Amino acid sequence: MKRMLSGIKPTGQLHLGNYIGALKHFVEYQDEYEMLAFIANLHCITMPQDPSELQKNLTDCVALYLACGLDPNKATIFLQTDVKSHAQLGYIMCCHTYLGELNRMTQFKDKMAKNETNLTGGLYTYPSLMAADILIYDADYVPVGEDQKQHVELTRDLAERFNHKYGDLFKVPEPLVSKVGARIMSLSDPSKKMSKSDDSDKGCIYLLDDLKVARKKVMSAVTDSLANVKYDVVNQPGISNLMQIYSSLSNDLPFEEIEKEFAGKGYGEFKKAVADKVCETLEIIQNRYKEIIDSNIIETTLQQGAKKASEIADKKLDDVQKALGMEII
Ligand code: ATP
Ligand code: LTN
Repeated sequence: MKRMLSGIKPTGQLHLGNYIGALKHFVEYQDEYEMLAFIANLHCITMPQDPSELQKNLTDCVALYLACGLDPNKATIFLQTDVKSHAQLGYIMCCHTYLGELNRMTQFKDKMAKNETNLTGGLYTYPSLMAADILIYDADYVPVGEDQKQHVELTRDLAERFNHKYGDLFKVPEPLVSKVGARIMSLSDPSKKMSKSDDSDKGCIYLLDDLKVARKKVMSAVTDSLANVKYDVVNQPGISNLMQIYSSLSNDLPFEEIEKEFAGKGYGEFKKAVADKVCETLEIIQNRYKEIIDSNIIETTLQQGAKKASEIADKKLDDVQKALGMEII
């Protein structure tokens, strides 16, 4: 069985972009692949976090993994910090990543361009740790949204570099970026990615948003004056974004079908249909979330996950250290 791995940072509440771009695929793939899904709680501290908020977000994030349909009997679900070898291999990766490579990473460059102050070494070397997360499990595939593709490509380069220098150590992983929904845009500004760190809440639908609030966000989504439901990212980015959401939540209904369904109908009617789909999805997730959050399933899931993941990761770290001559044997 091929192995798949991915993670999400528990920075703030998970949103519809995380669900459509990543989480939904983890669930779809768990039957076909050996799925490892973790919470990237090392990556999340690359930006300042409030400790009590972070702690709540961690629990919510695991609960949402489960509420979205990840099954702990099929997938290995764990916290990054529960598998200590991630950080250690991360350091080894860091020592093999060139400054030029880190300088080219758009996520870091974007933050630099915004003149954000107090950016840290952790943020800069984030991609090296991400490479370790992936390579330590010999993952075949990494399902991610568009914004993470570049990091997986760097991971491939690092795997090849190690294999070339130290012998066949790592599997070279492939990013899996879905055709539809890999970059859901903000509802209030369709030129920006829907993001947890969005300045305004209006553009981002959180998975735990009150259904009325979520509906309102869809109904107030920025569109255009062309009055035509058509997939045209350049001229109709807002409508195209809503079409992506509608398609992803309707078993990847093709855009042509959506265009036909809403031909001659107003944006109000289309937005209502999108809002219905979003609320339907959120309601199922939220009902499951309520059952999970008060049970002990989170604790048992994480214990079981950490044990299984550590067995694979610790062995790999040992192999790597031996290959690099770092151990006395
Ligand atoms: P932040 O705002 O802190 O950067 P984020 O909302 O981008 O966070 P991440 O934890 O960085 O969330 O991403 C988790 C997964 O969700 C990644 O695979 C990422 O590519 C995907 N993802 C994030 N935002 C979107 C989006 N708007 N559309 C599609 N996929 C997304
Ligand atoms: N950088 C990713 C989170 C992440 C990840 C990973 C994703 C950390 N390590 C390994 C896939 C594989 C993000 O979503 N921002």
